[in-house]
Amino acid sequence: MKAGIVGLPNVGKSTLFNCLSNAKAQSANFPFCTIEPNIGVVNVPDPRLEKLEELVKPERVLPATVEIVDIAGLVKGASKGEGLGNQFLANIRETDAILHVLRCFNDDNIVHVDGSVDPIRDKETIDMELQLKDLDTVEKKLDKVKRAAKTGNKEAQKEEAILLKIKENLEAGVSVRALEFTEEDYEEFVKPSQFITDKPVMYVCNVDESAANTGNAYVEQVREAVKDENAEVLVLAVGTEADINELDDYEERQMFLADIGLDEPGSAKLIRSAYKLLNQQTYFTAGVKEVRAWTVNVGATGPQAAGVIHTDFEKGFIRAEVIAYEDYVTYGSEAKVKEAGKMRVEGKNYIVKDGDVMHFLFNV
Ligand SMILES: Nc1nc2c(ncn2[C@@H]2O[C@H](COP(=O)(O)OP(=O)(O)OP(=O)(O)O)[C@@H](O)[C@H]2O)c(=O)[nH]1
Ligand SMILES: [Mg+2]
Repeated sequence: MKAGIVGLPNVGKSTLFNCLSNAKAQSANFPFCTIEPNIGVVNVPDPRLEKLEELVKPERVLPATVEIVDIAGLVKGASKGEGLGNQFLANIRETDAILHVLRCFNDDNIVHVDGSVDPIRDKETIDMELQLKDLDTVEKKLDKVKRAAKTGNKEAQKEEAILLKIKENLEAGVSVRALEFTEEDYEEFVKPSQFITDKPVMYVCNVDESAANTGNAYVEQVREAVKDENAEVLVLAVGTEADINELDDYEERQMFLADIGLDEPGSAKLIRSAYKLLNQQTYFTAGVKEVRAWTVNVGATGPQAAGVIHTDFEKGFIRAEVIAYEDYVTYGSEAKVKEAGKMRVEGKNYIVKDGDVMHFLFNV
């Protein structure tokens, strides 16, 4: 599962990527600096891991990770080959969620491809390119089902109706994610097409230092414009955070963060939000050798969770011993949790909860 950083050229995408990941992407003050996508595996900050570390005192601690991709900037006409063209839309298609970066800072020294700062116009430019790309997809599909629909094939007629609904909405500037379908229709006719505008989205407002904590008028415009989209809007002083990140000393970084009114980097919040946007959750294993956070889809079963560690664990799954994170912390150790009768034994149909501390029993 990966989240892609998307937006106009020169709005701070690679700078943001560098805040998140140790893999350094080139960032510079000219449009189309990024061509090939930069891929980074990013640790998901989770205070629960520190707590578990305190209690278990393991040899090592491993956080959950999420993959972030920094993609080339899109401009008007990209879907028709403008700018760096179509290939970048293909990079976006390969992601599972979109982090849409909007320039919300003034700085005459930093070139804006459209000549002025206007996050709403920018958002519409990007949305339109993505919608045009989806329009291509839906038109190709329609061509295919049309004939079968004409011959009276009921399934094809149903698909045709759904595709037409998508097409009309895209033409009116409405993204696929905003449309309503029955669950069966969605699974059968919509999801397989992997529409770009169906991917979950989060808006990242790149503001200047003074607005890191409070936001600014641009951010308010963005909030107003997306209020019906049910999407998170995150405020981040990307440039400033990149500078703070350069500091080696933890105390010093905290001091500078406090100066701009933050108690943790906005990028930490962004990673957690991206993780949620990807529909991921965490369970823990806690042993003296290793305390570790593992990533599973929301809704995963016990065996599926075990399968994240090893496929043999999934195949040979017998049962799982499960302790809720809160209970682990309340009682302080596995032994004490057991004593208190708070350890549960769960079978194959168990739906994993975020924060479960799990131990799997299996045979191979
Ligand atoms: N003033 C200011 N400058 C910023 C901020 N974020 C990024 N920049 C600058 O803007 C320029 C472009 O940043 P990049 O991160 O390379 O932009 P990009 O979106 O990756 O651009 P492309 O790869 O060309 O699409 C660089 O000179 C950054 O230092 C910010 O928050 N404030
Ligand atoms: Mg870039």
